[in-house]
Amino acid sequence: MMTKVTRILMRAVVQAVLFSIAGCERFSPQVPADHASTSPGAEPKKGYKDLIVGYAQLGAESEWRSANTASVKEAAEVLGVELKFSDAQQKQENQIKAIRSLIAQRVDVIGVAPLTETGWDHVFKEAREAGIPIILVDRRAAVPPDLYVTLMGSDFLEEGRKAARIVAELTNGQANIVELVGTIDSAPANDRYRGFREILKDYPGMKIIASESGDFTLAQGKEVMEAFLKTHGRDITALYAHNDDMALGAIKAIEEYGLRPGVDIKIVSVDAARGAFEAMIAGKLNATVECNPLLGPKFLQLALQVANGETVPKWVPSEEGVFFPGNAKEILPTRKY
Ligand code: GYE
Repeated sequence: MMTKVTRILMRAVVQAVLFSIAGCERFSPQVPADHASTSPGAEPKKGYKDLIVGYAQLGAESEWRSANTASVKEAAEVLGVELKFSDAQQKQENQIKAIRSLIAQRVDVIGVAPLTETGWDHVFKEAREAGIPIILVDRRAAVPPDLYVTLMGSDFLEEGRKAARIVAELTNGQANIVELVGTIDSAPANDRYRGFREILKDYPGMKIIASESGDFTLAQGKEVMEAFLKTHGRDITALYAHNDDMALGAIKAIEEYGLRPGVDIKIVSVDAARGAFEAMIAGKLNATVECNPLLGPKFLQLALQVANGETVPKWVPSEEGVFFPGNAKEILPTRKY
């Protein structure tokens, strides 16, 4: 349970986020949190407290995912939205079941963080037939655009490009790179893979000598890195991990193998979660590309707009940077995930 003080602080944070976002939207400000507004002759508009929202989360595989779940739950609690949350434990069939259950419960809007890109047409059509809008949160799904109202999240392709530019700089364009890929068929894994290779085309001295999925988890990141080291050993000069958790697992594997992570093998990952900052402070990670999981307040704002029949942009991108060890110590206390 949240204490009163935490709730007051959370409300201030959520409202500050909504306020800052409102400035760059093409929409009129949302209905105030506490009451639905009515204008004479118009349909009464819903307020946050009238809203029932489903969130079909894909799992709890990473620090990013935990922060995303917490952000949605906290924003719902602060705004007074009734949230029906489920965790699919990285299994698409569980996520599809959860969406069907939300349709049966006739929620106003369904948020989905799709585990994979493919395999959603059928269940999204069921939602549309029931008149329930789908908001894609975090990951894209390869469905026709009329099957979802909006996608909010990061530009994964650009994240891959940023990571490649940093690896190039760290290695002067000469590297034997191993890559820890995210969940197979997921939008971030597909795009981070492609974006990275786009940049590599300009660097003939940079080679990807091994690339395999670690499913975005620390445990599998470690396991796959152990296998890479067994095959390629000291030939490896750089590691690109599609998320911080896999990089943290790989760091352990590298240390156990007797090499120095961040020194003998340069490491760049994605997310910029707290664990990555700690690794940078310890000199074991060379950079992390930011990917923001704190999507809860914006998701609920969009859900309210959609429930009230307002038009929303088809993509609501996040703004993100890159972090390096140089000032990681000063920045860590300001990080929210
Ligand atoms: O980078 C990773 C998580 O979909 C952007 O999923 C998200 C990714 C994130 O498991 O840590």
